[in-house]
Amino acid sequence: MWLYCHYAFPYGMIISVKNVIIAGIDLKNSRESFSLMMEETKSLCEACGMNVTGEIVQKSRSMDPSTAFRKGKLEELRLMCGELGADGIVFHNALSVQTANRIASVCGVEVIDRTAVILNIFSRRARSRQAKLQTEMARLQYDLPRILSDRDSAGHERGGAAYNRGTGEMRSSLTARKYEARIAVLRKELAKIDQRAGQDERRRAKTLFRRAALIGYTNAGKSSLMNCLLEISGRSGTRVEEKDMLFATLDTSVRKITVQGRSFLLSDTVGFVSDLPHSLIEAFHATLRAAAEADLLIHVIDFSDPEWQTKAEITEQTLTDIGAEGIPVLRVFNKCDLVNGKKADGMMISCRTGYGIKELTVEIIDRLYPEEDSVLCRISYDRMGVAEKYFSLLKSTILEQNENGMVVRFCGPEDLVRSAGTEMERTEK
Ligand SMILES: Nc1nc2c(ncn2[C@@H]2O[C@H](COP(=O)(O)OP(=O)(O)OP(=O)(O)O)[C@@H](O)[C@H]2O)c(=O)[nH]1
Ligand SMILES: [Mg+2]
Repeated sequence: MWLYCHYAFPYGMIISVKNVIIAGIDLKNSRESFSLMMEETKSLCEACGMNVTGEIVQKSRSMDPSTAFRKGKLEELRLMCGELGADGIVFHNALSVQTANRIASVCGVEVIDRTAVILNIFSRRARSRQAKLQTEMARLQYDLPRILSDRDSAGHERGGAAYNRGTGEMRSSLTARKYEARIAVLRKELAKIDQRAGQDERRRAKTLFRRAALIGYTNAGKSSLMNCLLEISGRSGTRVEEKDMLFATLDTSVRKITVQGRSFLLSDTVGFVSDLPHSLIEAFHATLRAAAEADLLIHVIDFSDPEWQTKAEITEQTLTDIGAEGIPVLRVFNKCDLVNGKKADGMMISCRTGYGIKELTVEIIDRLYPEEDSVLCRISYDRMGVAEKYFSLLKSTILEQNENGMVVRFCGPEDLVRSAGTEMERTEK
């Protein structure tokens, strides 16, 4: 039976299996990296409260269209379920509902795939109303084709005539309609939240502050870096949650970071994982917009993870899916307190010890506010209110100062320098 059987509105998704075997098909015959990916599937199951009792892998160029595993391996899996007392199988590879049902009927236990596990973690972790609604939407969109395929196969078995519907088919049709209606409601609710966020966004855009977004694989240390930068800014009171668990952050938080008088906006958002379900990316587009609209992406990499390279590639590939391709990326290698002096091609930091954080802030400011142009401005003390924002955006050098005011050279991006020259009194010396 598939998980939607337990589905209860509004977002009560329950996975009823406890002791599971994880199964996977290594399609690329990449033994080492596949075993690390299976390790990740295991962590995802554990994050869902499941107990992983065993693991089984088949190396094959293709998945069997009927039962994913080939005959012999499937029999091995069936025996394993009995021996280990498993009540469920979690497939690393994505399964169609028909395939899952066939495996379930051979092995006599529930069969789910990794996507269902990820969706379940999201529904457990969602805290804000937006994250809850987005998760529910992703879940329904994932389940709907399964219900429809159930209905179609039920209809097919009974000849498919409308007047001759079986109870199974009717139930599936009814559930599908309920799901579709709920998806429509969710879409409207999310659009409203999105509209409100858009207004905040426009307000924020008016401030002229450049925006950076933290991106990276889940558990890489994005929220920890946000907290380090908040501490430097003297704003530790607005810390975000950091935790040693997968998908600790599901909402976007935006904070103003100020380093040596210069400020920018920084957003921390949901982390990535390999094969992030497409329905999740779609449902979370509003949350991920912070990244898509940033001027700079700070890609946080857990350098102590042996698989950091694969995970960094996955993260950078996911940027296309969320519409953030083309935005400059600054790679930051975190947790370097755990790597014994090893170096990589990028900035080395440790949020734990604070190593490299100052250098990183200088680099962020340089990238966000490149010194493309400059202007000299005479500022009288009564105009200091206007000047203040340019002090926090542009590099400034005070050249003269007397009782009437000061002459300052502002240096930075062309548009901001132009705007400073318009709002303040330009001078030639
Ligand atoms: N040793 C060490 N641990 C770190 C460092 N930075 C973060 N951590 C730990 O790594 C874990 C994950 O940190 P988070 O900041 O929550 O990671 P995240 O990228 O925000 O994760 P998600 O929100 O789940 O995507 C926490 O237990 C942190 O304490 C570091 O520099 N060194
Ligand atoms: Mg986080």
